[in-house]
Amino acid sequence: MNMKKHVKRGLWNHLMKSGVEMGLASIIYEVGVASKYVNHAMRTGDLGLAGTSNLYGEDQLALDVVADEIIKDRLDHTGRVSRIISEEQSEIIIFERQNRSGGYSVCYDPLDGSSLVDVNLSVGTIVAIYAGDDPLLSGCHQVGAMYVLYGPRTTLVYGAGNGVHEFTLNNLGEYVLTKEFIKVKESGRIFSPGGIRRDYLPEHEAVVKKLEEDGYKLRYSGGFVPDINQILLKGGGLFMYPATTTAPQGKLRLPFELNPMAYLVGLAGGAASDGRRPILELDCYDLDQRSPVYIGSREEVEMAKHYFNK
Ligand code: AHM
Ligand code: MG
Repeated sequence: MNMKKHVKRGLWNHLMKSGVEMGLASIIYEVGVASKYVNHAMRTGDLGLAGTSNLYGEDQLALDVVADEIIKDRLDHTGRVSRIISEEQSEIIIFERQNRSGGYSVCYDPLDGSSLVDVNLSVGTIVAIYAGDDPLLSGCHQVGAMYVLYGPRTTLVYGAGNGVHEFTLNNLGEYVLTKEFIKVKESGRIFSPGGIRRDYLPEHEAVVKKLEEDGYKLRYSGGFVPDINQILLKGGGLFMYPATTTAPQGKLRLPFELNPMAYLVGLAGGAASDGRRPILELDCYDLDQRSPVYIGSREEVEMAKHYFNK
């Protein structure tokens, strides 16, 4: 028997063989470690809301608050992170003990779609990484991004300049490589439309009509991470969360959600736009900044832009 066939490539091994800088690699790896604790908390915790008590009458934290604490501690532990912003925090957090040389800043959404946990749908952790002390930069300055998807399987997808790669958590608690150099095709066959149709703007209504007429299949789970993962792993399609009459900037947040996903999808050969400009070129000046988004295969993103630029 050829034993080599049984040696699966782990996350750290992959990061090193891909030549990812040591500090950046440690951040990606430590988020991977944190995700195992988040996964555990999610799969074993009592169901409950922040401010309520658990079975034993103790105060219970919401899962997204727990996930935030876990990831914050692991990022601090790397010794390579100087600033973080999290969807769960209202301001930039500074790690004082940081040796500043060669440091990174990290923006993350610890548990995106956390309300879906109560109905047992998939959720995820999303992370953007920048070199230096400023976490509020345009997405084009990212040096790496990743997400962890907590679904029937737990998978980790990262990109750090050279391709987008998927790892799956095994029963031994290791992330092993399952797909390397993921590619988004020029066009796909699925679409994921966020927002309420009653509130669509005419340009967006035209985009959705065109997709329906062209026979695209509707695939929307209500979780950004599983919806983007589906487009990446199926190799194409379009996810949209538009500007609406009630939310002119859309719903999804630029620093924690859109920038990292735009970076990964772009690295895999796809594109991301707000309908007019590339997501990665938008100025980022606020933690709570939102933007409409059209993200996925290039042809579909171009088609959406066509309706907005008419
Ligand atoms: P959250 O950050 O408050 O969890 O919201 C983000 C989620 C995304 O995962 C998803 O794409 C979107 O909100 C779904 O919104 P809607 O329920 O309006 O379809
Ligand atoms: Mg979120």
